Amino acid sequence: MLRLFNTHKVRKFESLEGEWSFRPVPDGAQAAGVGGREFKMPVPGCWESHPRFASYQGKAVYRREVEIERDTAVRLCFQGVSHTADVYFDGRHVAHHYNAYTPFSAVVSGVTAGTHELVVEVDNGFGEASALHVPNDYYTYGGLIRPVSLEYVNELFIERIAFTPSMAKDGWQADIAVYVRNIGASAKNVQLAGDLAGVRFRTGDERIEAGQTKAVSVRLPSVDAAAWSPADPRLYLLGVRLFADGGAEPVDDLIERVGFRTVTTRGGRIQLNGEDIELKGFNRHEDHPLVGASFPYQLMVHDLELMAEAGANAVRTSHYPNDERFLDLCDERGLLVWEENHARGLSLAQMQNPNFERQCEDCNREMVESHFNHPSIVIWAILNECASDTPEGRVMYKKQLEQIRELDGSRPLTFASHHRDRELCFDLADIVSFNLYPLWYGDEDPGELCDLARGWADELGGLGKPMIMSEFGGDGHYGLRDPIVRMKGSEERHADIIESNLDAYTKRPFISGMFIWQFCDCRVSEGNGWLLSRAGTQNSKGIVDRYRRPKLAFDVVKKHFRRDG
Ligand code: ADA
Repeated sequence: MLRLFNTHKVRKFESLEGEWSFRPVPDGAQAAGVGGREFKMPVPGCWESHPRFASYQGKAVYRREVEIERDTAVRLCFQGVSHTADVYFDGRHVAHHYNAYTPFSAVVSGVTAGTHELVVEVDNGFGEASALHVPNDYYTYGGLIRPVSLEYVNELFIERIAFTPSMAKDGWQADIAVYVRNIGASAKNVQLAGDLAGVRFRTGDERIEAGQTKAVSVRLPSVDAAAWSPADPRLYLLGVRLFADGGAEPVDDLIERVGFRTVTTRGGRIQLNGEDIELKGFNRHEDHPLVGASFPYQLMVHDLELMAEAGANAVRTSHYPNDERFLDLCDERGLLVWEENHARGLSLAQMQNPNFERQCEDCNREMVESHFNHPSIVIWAILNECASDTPEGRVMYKKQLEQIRELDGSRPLTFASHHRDRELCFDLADIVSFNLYPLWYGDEDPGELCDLARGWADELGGLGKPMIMSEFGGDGHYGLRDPIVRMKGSEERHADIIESNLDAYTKRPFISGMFIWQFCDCRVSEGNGWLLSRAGTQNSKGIVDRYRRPKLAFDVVKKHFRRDG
């Protein structure tokens, strides 16, 4: 399943889900022409799900044949390849992409009807070339971890749509930008026809030069639509058809699903549709012992049901953009999403990797452009716990926040900081967010620490801005019970830590959000250093374990999150 709704009625497309051939490429061997045994590997999937490759790290080649029905151009769409992909169509290199968690596509023109070969070289190794995927407190799985699809496109096609709602006097206003691409050899005149919530619209001729992608803008000043909100997550289909040179039949189409809502920050609070909201939820890694980072729809639903049972109204996609089907589900269920780019705990030296800025810039652009239309996303964030306490780091934070603001001015921005009174970037964000671990990494009182944090924010550029406790928690090893001593690491101590933190934060009116670290335990990289020698090679701060069995802390969360209904 590619999405939770149909994205085309005109454009033909198919999922390339299924068994692909798979060949690991041992170190030193060249991918092309390497011999050795071939395996079958499910796509989407992580190769770690295959018993032979449970801890394989390095390069591998995926291959399959595709049947093309007619002479056409094709667009190959990859929702996520972990972490570096080189794509070959009939032996021709058509795409290179870095980052497991953002989508990319490749257009191949002049494809003839018949059988063709699709090869993807994948690498999940660490090294200088990879600035964001580094040994870390989560696992970089390998493979085609998210859906792959093939689309038949004409010389002219719709690349994407960006929908921005705003409140008008008599209803909603919709600003729609339709990005039309011309891969042909000559300029063309195009027209668009669309519908949204019962409003039909048409555009006059727009000229698209050969090789150009152009945004065609449409404003609908008054749309009679119900607002999207957690209580009533109303969604509408936005369908756009593309016509070329006045032709009567559409040459392409794209259907998006949107919601009408606004997000603002005023008076130290966050507002949805003008009303103050409080985010209560979890940090969640896409991680499961059986599927790694490659979630089937059913397991996404299972996680969302558990979060709803706990009373959460929000989720933070720590620490990378999530699978689009998960976001579709959040849209449908009214779960508020903090989505962030991919970077966790990078030091200044790591941020100075020559690839860092470009890889972040790509990730930011791909995240915002591909997830722009999800009403559930209410916050964009960058660079979790990186070097925002240094002047050099500040320059990079500023640049990235400006980049995102330029791409989307409609959502507030933040970053999660653990730098306390040394933070240098609060003035750059719309919301100040703290990762603090009272009672776990230190023995401070959560309430007192949180009051101190508000003071640091106020002094360091965050005065008047909403504040979120973006991470707090402690280890709780599933099944490790200790009702008398309640030693660190036991489920009882874990529950106590969560209790004290939630008790402190839910009582403080200046807090606009709290995200427990974390929803589920997750696998981490193996390696040297305290962080990477975590017991069981996992981060055990989940409220449920890796198999989603609730720990004692689950009921504590439920009590606090469900208190006000
Ligand atoms: C950090 C970090 C998380 C996780 C957590 C922990 O704040 O953002 O990814 O590593 O600490 O468990 O210590």
